[in-house]
Amino acid sequence: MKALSGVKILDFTHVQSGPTCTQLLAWFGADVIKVERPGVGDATRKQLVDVPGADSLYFTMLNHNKRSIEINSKDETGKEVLTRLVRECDVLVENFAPGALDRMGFGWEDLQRINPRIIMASVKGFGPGKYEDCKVYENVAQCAGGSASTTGFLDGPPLVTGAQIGDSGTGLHLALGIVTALFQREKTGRGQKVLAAMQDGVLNLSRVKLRDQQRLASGPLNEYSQFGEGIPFGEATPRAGNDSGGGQPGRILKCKGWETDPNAYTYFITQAAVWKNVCDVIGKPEWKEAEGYATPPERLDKLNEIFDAVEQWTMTKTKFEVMDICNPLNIPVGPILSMKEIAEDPGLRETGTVVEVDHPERGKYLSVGCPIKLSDSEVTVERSPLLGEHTAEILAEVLGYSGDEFDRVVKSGAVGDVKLPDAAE
Ligand code: CAO
Repeated sequence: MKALSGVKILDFTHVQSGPTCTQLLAWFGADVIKVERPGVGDATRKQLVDVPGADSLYFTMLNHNKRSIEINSKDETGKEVLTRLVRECDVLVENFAPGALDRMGFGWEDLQRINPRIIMASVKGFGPGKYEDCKVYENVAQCAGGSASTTGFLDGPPLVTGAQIGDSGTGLHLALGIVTALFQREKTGRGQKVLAAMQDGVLNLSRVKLRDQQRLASGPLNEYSQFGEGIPFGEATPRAGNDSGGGQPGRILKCKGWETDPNAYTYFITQAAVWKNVCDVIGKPEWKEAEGYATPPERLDKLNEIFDAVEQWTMTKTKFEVMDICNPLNIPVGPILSMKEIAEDPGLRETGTVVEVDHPERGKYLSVGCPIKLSDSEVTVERSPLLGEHTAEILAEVLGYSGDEFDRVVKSGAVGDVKLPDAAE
């Protein structure tokens, strides 16, 4: 018994944003049936290929614990199969370009006619308005959602971040919307539309920057490094380099080995509450009570000098030694971990946050497991399905096709090249 056992998801998603969402639902126990174009499938199966002939990591890492059925949604028999799936499923999740689902004949009105309890959940680039028809990818969303303009250094161009806040971030938002709609349906018996626009998702994650935009009306943002450096503020929230967003001065500083290791760095926060500990650790006990250093406002114009001194100390330690020394003193620090270090971290393997998965085409690979842990709904990460691997099984077991009817659908060509398992033969 898992949290979402019994919930059936018609997974009409592709690329990253939608698949992130349905993968989470699958991990929580939903039966996720991924619909893919016959012979082609999700485009990511063949993108960034590292093992020739095998599904890519792009695909396998976003489609765990799902079943795959091939259906040509533009073919009459394909539409018939899809209609039966809509009747059987609790939720249809999609992230097609705007209008694509309507063109297939499965818009919101059509879906409600087929199954009034169905929840239709969509990722789109933008919400209703002048950009609603645009196709949108990750970096476009990061730019349109306010993240890029507030990321990077003051004297450099806007930057996108490596975290996929537009795609995976919006997938997360959508998953919450779906579970919430399922909860409401328990009381109303009705389905509803759930929309997560990528611009909105990115903006939600950039909320503190809109906070700062409004604070600008009351004067400069004194926790930004540029304030202490005497650089005037413009009209919009500026880029703040590695300053921390919460008002406590913080920087990324070099650690031992930085000359050769691009990730020998630590994040270091000179939190006001532990200022005296910071002074002791870096060998500047005189700063504890000194005029101009003792209180946070006094320190604002000396942050470069202070962080230079902290860095002189961090450069004598590895990033892990910095962590070991500072943690007991409640000084917030964080080693800059490389993906290699994360991949090899035994602690992350133990918690199931990084998992090794076996795949028939590509062998063993690493994936990120479920980042949300439920004590009563354990997650077992299973490999992603091969294209159409479950077509026969879903036709027979979920949709009840059998005998001549089953043969008719299989021979129509609308469900790809079906391999018959014993049960369906
Ligand atoms: N059988 C037959 N046709 C199918 C099909 C199936 N099983 N599955 C999809 N198709 C068709 C669609 O109906 C559509 O046809 P029409 O344009 O004729 O209506 C066509 O495939 C292409 O779909 P698309 O426009 O969604 O795909 P694209 O590659 O052109 O665009 C993307 C990709 C991501 C830009 C677009 O889907 C989009 O903007 N999605 C919403 C925002 C989003 O999720 N962006 C994140 C992408 S990364 O996660």
